[in-house]
Amino acid sequence: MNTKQQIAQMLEESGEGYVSGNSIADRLDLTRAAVWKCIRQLECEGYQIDSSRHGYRLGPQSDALSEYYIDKYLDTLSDRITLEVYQDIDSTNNYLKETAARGQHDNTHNDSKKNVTGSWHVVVASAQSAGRGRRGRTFISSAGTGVYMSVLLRPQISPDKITRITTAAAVAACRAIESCTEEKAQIKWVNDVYVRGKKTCGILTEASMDLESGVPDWVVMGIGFNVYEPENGFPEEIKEIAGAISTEKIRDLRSRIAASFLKEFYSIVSNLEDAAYADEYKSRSFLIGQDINVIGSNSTRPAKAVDIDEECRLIVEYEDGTKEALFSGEVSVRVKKS
Ligand code: BT5
Repeated sequence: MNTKQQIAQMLEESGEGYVSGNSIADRLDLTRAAVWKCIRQLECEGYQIDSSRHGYRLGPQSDALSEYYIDKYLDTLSDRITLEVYQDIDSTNNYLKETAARGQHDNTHNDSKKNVTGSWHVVVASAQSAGRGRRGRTFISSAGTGVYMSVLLRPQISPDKITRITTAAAVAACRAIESCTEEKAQIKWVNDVYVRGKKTCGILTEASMDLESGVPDWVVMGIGFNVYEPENGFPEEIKEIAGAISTEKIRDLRSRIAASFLKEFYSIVSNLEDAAYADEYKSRSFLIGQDINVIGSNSTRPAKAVDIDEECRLIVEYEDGTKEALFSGEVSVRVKKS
């Protein structure tokens, strides 16, 4: 643990009480100026620190994304999850894909019959400089306002079941948002979670297949949550579609959402063969009954979203009356002309 983390821990352990600058300096053999510098750095990481003549203490809006907090909120799942937490990274998916490809963390096994064995390796970041969406798109990952994380899985499932990991993550994200805030969360097929009509969360699942066994070598499920709106608002290019989960700062919210998501996701993935969560996925979907466009690589086709089936496929009906079950892909809601 570095000096900054030691100071963070002292503040966390003191609860409502102040810790004097002198006692921090004495305990860690630092100058008062060095203590102050660390306090400033912690503030940049999301710690809200009240300072007075009594010293320093964490304020009610302190919301740092740290291993300490995520671990604390993981409760009993804590021994099953190894965490790496970064303030800044290029992309948690890129990082975890590279480590998976090198064969690291291969104690992570998910057996569909025996449920989950071994531990999960999870990478969490407070900012991403190269956050990725699907098909080469960017996922804007502003510093200090979101949670960006990737989970490494090695499930013994056939390739056609891999989309279950994305749909399971969407359900887990909705449950996490609802258990940590007063908000209602809904799903826009296939990988977006909406709160108050705006996209607050996106999911990108990537896998490497073992062609001999027909099961994936590894799957990396990446999820990004916009917990708060950035201070200067969302950037122009996503202003119309992006939203934040919370309109006010809430103590430890980012770490609580991260932990709650992991607990819900773990519980669904432990039983992935049982697609019971698909009912919940369907009940949370806001597309059914809507006029949509099905976006292909070269064309866009108008249709109606009529249902979501037990595999979380979107059933669409085109204008000529033909129906199709979409496994993956992209749709947009058609805006009605008034
Ligand atoms: C996604 O792609 O929404 C998947 C996003 C996955 C992000 C996580 S964060 C942790 C892990 N590491 C990564 O590098 N990625 C994963 P897609 O459905 O293709 O949507 C991308 C589109 O969403 C963009 O083209 C924008 O229009 C919009 N968008 C970008 N950033 C956004 C944000 N922060 N909030 C809402 N919408 C955003």
